[in-house]
Amino acid sequence: MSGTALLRGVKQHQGPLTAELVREPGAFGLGQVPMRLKPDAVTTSVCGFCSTGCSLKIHLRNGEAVNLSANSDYSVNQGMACPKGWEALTPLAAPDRGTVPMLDGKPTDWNTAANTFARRMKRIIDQHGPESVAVLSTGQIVTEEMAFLGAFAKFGMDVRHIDSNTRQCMATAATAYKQSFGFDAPPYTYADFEESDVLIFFGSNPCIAHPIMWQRVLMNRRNPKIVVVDPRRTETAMAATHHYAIQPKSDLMLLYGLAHLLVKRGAVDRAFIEASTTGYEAFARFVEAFDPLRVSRRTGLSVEQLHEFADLICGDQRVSFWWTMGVNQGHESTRTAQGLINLALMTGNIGKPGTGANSITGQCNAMGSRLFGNATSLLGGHDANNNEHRAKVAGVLGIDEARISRQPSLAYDQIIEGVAEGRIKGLWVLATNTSHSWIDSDACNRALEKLDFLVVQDMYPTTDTARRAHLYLPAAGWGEKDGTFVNSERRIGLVRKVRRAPGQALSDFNILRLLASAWGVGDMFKAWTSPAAVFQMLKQLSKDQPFDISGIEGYEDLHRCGGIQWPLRSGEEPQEKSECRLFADGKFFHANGRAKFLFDEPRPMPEPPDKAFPFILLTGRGTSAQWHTNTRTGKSEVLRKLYPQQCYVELNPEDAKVMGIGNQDRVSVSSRRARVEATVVINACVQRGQLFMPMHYEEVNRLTFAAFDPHSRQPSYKACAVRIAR
Ligand SMILES: Nc1nc2c(c(=O)[nH]1)N[C@H]1C(S)=C(S)[C@@H](COP(=O)(O)OP(=O)(O)OC[C@H]3O[C@@H](n4cnc5c(=O)[nH]c(N)nc54)[C@H](O)[C@@H]3O)O[C@H]1N2
Ligand SMILES: Nc1nc2c(c(=O)[nH]1)N[C@H]1C(S)=C(S)[C@@H](COP(=O)(O)OP(=O)(O)OC[C@H]3O[C@@H](n4cnc5c(=O)[nH]c(N)nc54)[C@H](O)[C@@H]3O)O[C@H]1N2
Ligand code: SF4
Ligand SMILES: [Mo]
Repeated sequence: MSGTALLRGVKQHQGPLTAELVREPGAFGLGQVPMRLKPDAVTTSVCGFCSTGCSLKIHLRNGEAVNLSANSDYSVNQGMACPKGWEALTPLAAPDRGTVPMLDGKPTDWNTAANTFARRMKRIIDQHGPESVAVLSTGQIVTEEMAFLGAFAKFGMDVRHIDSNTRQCMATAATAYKQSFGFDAPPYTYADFEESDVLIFFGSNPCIAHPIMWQRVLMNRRNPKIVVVDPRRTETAMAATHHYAIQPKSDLMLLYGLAHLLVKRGAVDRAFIEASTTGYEAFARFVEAFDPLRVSRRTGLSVEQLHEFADLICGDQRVSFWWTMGVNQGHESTRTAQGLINLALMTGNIGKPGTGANSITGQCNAMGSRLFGNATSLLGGHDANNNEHRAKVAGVLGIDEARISRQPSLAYDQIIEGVAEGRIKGLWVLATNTSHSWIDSDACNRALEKLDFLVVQDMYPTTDTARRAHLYLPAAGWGEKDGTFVNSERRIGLVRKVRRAPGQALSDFNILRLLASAWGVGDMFKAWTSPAAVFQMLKQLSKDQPFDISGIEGYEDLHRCGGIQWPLRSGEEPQEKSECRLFADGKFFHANGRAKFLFDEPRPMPEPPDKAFPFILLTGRGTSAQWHTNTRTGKSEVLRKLYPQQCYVELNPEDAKVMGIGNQDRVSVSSRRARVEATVVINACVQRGQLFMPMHYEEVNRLTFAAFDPHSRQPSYKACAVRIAR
């Protein structure tokens, strides 16, 4: 499969050169840019695909973006961008962009659309109560829109259940941090990639999924050891110094086995444990049972490999632990993430350069949705059952506190279950493609068919989910609106409107204004006039929270400083290109200031392979040119050349030989849920008895088995039982 495909420097311009553009005054003719910029024709904006948060220079003519290049003056990407970033403008001009609202498949006007939305959703709520309507949102819109959506849905519409695709992605990391540290707080800064002596990646393939973070790893001058724990020999595993090809979903066992060896060797930081943690003694007793022989049997690693791995963590060097979806998407994922956190805590590898228990996020604004989605927590990481928090949120928003329900929202899987059982009759899906990306998608789509009213708000009416909608609302995309994203290292970056949305498409922000007015709660949101105005509210909501950003004046600061990491408290000076790491003082966010060791007995895989379905199906990202359900990346001719157009399945050469399957053969892959067709790619990077299929093809989730972590309710996308046949 394609490698990192990294490009540095300035792309060949198809449009006029920047120098010509700079002479053109009044380039910001859109009148929407919320701050005064120099009257030249280049602006910057943070990329709208992955959570790395690269800055792109946008080249404008008459106020419209004509081209872009990677920003060399931004700490995150330092002049680099991956293929998706370079092609970020292309999907905006796709011929299938939504240009008008559609009601039952026919074009309509915005007035009718907004009134229909209000009338039909209200009718459902009147007849069946506030629990009969739900919202599925996203980690891919600007924070200001997320906050607006969460506030309008819960306080304006009185909807009880709102969740987002962040559940598919970051729920585990968020839950693990909250339980261990007392707040959902990834501690690192990207400089840690460069300052680490040993980088350990669990279930993470940054060469494909975070190519520019990987470039930061390559900039490490300390001759680091790079360890990859992944059942597959991925692009990242090939580039690493050590690859441990464990059996799928045996990570928790491995992590306890490593802790066992560290305890045995006395390779623990006693002073740190005593000053900054609780629960260590119980944990040390618990891991006594995870001796190398037992761990070797479950993980498939040899006892020698286990000792070698433990050696890498011991000693004075700086060790950093990184994880992504190979950990977050599992049936015991929260405890697995905490297994990594425990290793960092017991060795004192936290709060110092080149260390940390570091969850790498996925979507451009997953971090924003974790803080401001108004889903799992009350707007701004607050607690709906804490009276002080309720009063604060009500005060900042100027709403009646009684509007804040104390009832926790259902999680994504429970919402789909509610739809399947007919309890939820109205669903509003915004900037996510549920029909393709949800686990066991055939069952999900059967459920969606039962809805009385499905509203889909997306850039394209052609997505798998939008095609099922009763009401489709055409949304502006990245590049067509202003606001902020929060990247993986907690850096708040600015996103700019550099293109006009096509036809009558509106920004999610303006759609929300319309809908609020049609609902009759326009007054409640009269202060929500622009993303910049909302940013001021977000600052107030953040005050005295761990992510306090009240020291940021406004968008101007974000522009000038090259993004700003949280926290930046009132009175603190924002600094250009600064880097900030949490927990340098050994103080965590629990009331006693300590981090917790948390652990549980490992459990078997929910759907293990058997005689009828002898293979384990792994899923994940295929190439750096494909983004999720491919609604955006599929629109670029350049990107389309970088990946196979048809669904494919990777198969080990030995298995292929035994089964008489040849490279490029068409095969069927079946699970207990469905049977799909795919092209075989014979590849020794997958182990015997395992298959890999990239999630970008809609076939893949028809196969997956709906199992969830009990703490985070994140789906276990990466392990189900299948068979393959010619
Ligand atoms: N090009 C591209 N980049 C992306 C995205 C995209 O769609 N395309 N999506 C973005 C998003 S939202 C996310 S969340 C990230 C995801 O980024 P990653 O998590 O890095 O990507 P994945 O390929 O989903 O999963 C990583 C690895 O987990 C491994 N794995 C599977 N099961 C196990 C297991 O039991 N244990 C271990 N240790 N490993 C396992 C898989 O083999 C895979 O190589 O990428 C982001 N970046
Ligand atoms: N089998 C398997 N399944 C997986 C995964 C896996 O590893 N394996 N990974 C999971 C993960 S980590 C994730 S994050 C999910 C991602 O799953 P999805 O969120 O469903 O994937 P996307 O294709 O990113 O969908 C985003 C949608 O929003 C639209 N959109 C983009 N920008 C805007 C905007 O500004 N406004 C509006 N209104 N719409 C917009 C796009 O056109 C697209 O339809 O998939 C999950 N599914
Ligand atoms: S690495 Fe992520 S943020 Fe950077 S250009 Fe690529 S998709 Fe955009
Ligand atoms: Mo994700």
